[in-house]
Amino acid sequence: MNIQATLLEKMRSETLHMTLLDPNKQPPEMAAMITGEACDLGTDAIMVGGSTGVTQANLDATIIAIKARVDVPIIYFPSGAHAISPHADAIYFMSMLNSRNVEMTTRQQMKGAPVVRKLGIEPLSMGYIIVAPGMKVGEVGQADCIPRDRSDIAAAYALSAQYMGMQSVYLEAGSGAPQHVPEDMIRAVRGAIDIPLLVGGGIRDAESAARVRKAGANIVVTGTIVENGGYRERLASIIQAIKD
Ligand code: 1GP
Repeated sequence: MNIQATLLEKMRSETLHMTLLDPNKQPPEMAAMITGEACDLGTDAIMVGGSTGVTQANLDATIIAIKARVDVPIIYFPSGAHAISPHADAIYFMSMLNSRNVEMTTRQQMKGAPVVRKLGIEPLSMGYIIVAPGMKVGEVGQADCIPRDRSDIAAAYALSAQYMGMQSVYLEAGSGAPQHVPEDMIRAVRGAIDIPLLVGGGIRDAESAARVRKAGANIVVTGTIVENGGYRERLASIIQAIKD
């Protein structure tokens, strides 16, 4: 399966929803159950990753369990080259553009590239941009988080990603952020680039999902909401808001 082509084709007619699961936060069987439910509700792909605590063992076990349960693409969302799973359908091959640390912009990528080639995983290149408050990923990634009122900086980073040949841009407020990326910023970035735009962090209800979609996200990512029980209705309403 060519994941990039599949996603692009789908994005021509609709906004996509991706469910992010952290392999360090639940046992593999639970991950499989959650993703199964998410797929029944219409999520388009599963992203697997986390800022801390991802090991080769929990990553492999989680992806294998999910794969046995769902048919949608499973995309690894890495925090570094220390763990890369041969079981993933694709990997977001990303650079945290506003990190102060070269490990996050290019060095982990240098370490990971030969492994990705050897394993034959499809790389989906992405410019990863951390917006305030940035939460854990902003801290671990040593990001100069984009101030929430500086849409111009976000748009300039996004355009630089496009000019560097990247296939997508991810505007990230950080997992568990009290507020999602501001709509003005999403709009500014959408207007600045032609490549797909992912938006995530702090999207917990249908209203937020609808706002993010309307502002111009091509892919809306949610993670935290499936980490607690009783998420079914909420996830259903979020996906519905994205697909309506
Ligand atoms: C993290 O943006 C995602 O990369 C998900 O954020 O956990 O807040 O949904 P949440």
